[in-house]
Formats: sequence, C-alpha cells, structure tokens
Amino acid sequence: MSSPCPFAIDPMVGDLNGETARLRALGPITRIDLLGVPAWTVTDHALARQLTTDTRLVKDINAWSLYADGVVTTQWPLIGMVLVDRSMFSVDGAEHRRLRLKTAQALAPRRLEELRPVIEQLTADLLDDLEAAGAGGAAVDLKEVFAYPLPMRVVGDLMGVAREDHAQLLDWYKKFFSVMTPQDERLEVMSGLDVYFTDLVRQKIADPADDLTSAFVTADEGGEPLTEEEAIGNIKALVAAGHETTVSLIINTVRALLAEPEQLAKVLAGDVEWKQVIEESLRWDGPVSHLLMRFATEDIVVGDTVIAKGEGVVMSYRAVGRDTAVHGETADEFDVTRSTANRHLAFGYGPHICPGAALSRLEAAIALPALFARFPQLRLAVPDSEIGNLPVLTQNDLAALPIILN
Ligand code: STR
Repeated sequence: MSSPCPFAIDPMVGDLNGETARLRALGPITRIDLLGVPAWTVTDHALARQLTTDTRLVKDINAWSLYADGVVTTQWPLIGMVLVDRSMFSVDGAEHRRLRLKTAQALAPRRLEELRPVIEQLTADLLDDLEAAGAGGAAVDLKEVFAYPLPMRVVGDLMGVAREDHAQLLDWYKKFFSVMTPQDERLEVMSGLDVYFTDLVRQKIADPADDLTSAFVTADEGGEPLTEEEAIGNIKALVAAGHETTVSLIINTVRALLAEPEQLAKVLAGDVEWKQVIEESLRWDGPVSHLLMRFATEDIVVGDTVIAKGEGVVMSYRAVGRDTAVHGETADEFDVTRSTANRHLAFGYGPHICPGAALSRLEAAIALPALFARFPQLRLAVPDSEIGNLPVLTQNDLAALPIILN
C-alpha cells in the first residue's frame, strides 16, 4: 500500500472534535489506520458524493485484497462491520435494488405516518419512566432511561421482534460495537445474533404477521420473497442501524442545545423549527463518525491519489459534515440557524443512502419536542466537558448524558 504512517483513529475516542479537525487537515482523501488495518478515508463533501456514486467501489468484502489474502481475519476487532451476510448493505447494482425494495416501501414517508401515533405513545411512556427516575432533582442518564430504549422499540415493532427480547439484543449490540470487548466474546455475540435472527425469519416464514420481516419472506408488491440468508442479512442490518444511530441523534441534539442556551431559547420560542435543529445536529455531531467500507474493483484516480484495486475506502461522515467549502468558516460550530444545515451527508449518499433516514428524523422530531415540553427546565447535571464517548471507533456514541429534569 502507498504512503506510510496512516492517521490512526483513536479507538478510545478521547477527543472527537480534535480528531475530526486533524483528519480534515490531511486533505480530501487520506490514509488511516483502523486498529492496525490501513485504508483510505474521505473527509470532503464533494469527493464523498463522487465516490459513493462510483460503481468501481463496491461493498462486497471479497473485493478487499487484505481480506482475500488472509491479512484481515475474524481476529480484527472491526470485522463485524464488513463481514456481513448477503444483504442490501453488502451488495451493489441491480441485486442491491432488489434487496432494498421491500425496505424502501416499508420506510417510505407515507407509510411512516402510520407509525407516528405508535412513536408518540412510546415516547410518552418513556417520559413517565424518566420523570420517575429523575424525581426530586436527582441526576438521571437521559441516554439510558429515555433515548436508548425508544429506537429499539420502534425498529423492534417494525421488524416483529418481541419486546421481551430487546434487552438481550441491546446487550449484544453494546458488546458488538465496543472495541473493549474481547474478540472471542464479540464472535460469540455475532453468532448469538445469527441464531436469533435465523429463528425469527423461520418463525415468520411459518407464521407471517404484519411486519417487515414477514414482508421479506413473502411475495408482495415489493417483489418475490428474499432468500433466507438475504432476509436474515437485511434484518441484522436494519436492527443494528435502526437502534444504534437514532439513540445518538436524540442525545447529541439534546447535548448541543443544553450547551447553547441561547440557541435552545430560540427553538423553544418557535423561532427555529425542530426539523432545522435535527439537520444541524446531524451535520455537526452526527451518529456516524466513519462508515466502513467500500472496496476498489479497479485503480481509481482521485486528483494526485490512486486508490489501488483491492484497497478499502471509508467515508468519514463526521469530517464531511465540517467541510468549510460547503458550510463556511464556522463549520466547526453548532448553529441552529445555519442555512446549509440540511446539506450534510450524515445518512450517506448514492444508492446505499440510509433507507431509514425518514424514520430516524420522525423519531427525533417526536422525541425532542416532547422531552422539552415536558421538562422545560432540563439541564446538564455535569459540565459539558465531562461528557465522554464510549470506546466505539465507527460510531459517535456518548457514554451517558446526565441531566436534571427540573
Ligand atoms: C452490524 C452487524 C450486522 O450484522 C449488520 C450490519 C449491516 C448494517 C450496518 C451495521 C452492521 C452496523 C451499523 C451500520 C449499519 C448500516 C448503518 C449503520 C454501519 C455492520 C451505521 O452506523 C451508519
């Protein structure tokens, strides 16, 4: 591989803003080290759009030389982010469109309106739990009590995952994403998830219900049934993506607003729409720091850089959101009045753009105003500088958000 000393991403996520700035300073595309494995990463908005629509880059891990040559094995801590079942996450072209169609239909904005009352009720229930946990002015973790259970319940209902299994799934995903999890334990978690979702698919084949898992395995307006492996792969992708990221969207937005009382005041006064706040939060402090990975099927020339055939390319969407060419010199600041806020790529771009984008926006647009309406005195229980990230390399995952309700 080309240039030496790739920029090492800090797995402990000690200084996310500093890291993003240093990465951006290295140029539009730069070499990074992902826990001992080299790749390219893209930090520039225009280049991210170009490369996420370049058909010479594919998601199939078999196109990765380091994997094909046995250098990257299941001992690599990030293997679970790239070695996935055949699904809409790992396939390109016409097959990708087929694998994505039923999901795109189920998550279309019109269909999502049916979910609105359900999400409102789940939110109200969780606000009751929050009130109980924070009674008498006690500090309470907004992540654990409120933000964390909500998206899992939403995606769980959508996929037909029983409520009593959510705690187990959340526990598995926590271990899956943390770089601190010993690798043998991570591999056990991955096989636990595989057994769980294989059972779920078989159960829905035998006894279909009104959920997306059943839609995957039956013929409908979205086409023929998917194979068992494809259905399992899609479900794994949707449950992982559907809960992990939306938790961060909700708490990162609350954190940003509580740190900037003047901006919060504008929002609560109705001078700035929640929709706009959510877009600025996605741009400035989005749930995904680094999206792994695409692989070059031939040499790709980008300016004076050559992505060689077989090399891996990461999209550093956090850095992309701070692109000064798009968002101006103040790109590093959170500003709910920013006119370019919705030009972020926090959901990706091109054929693989997040199919759940509208659902996550809906969840945030329900949860955030409901939270502030119920607790207008909401404030941080610790200085903002004490809020830290979990040791998760790819995701922007706060460890906790301690707050006081009133
Ligand atoms: C987790 C493990 C798995 O079984 C399947 C997938 C595929 C979809 C991935 C998911 C992964 C990890 C989190 C991702 C998600 C798609 C969107 C989400 C990368 C690898 C983001 O964080 C953007």
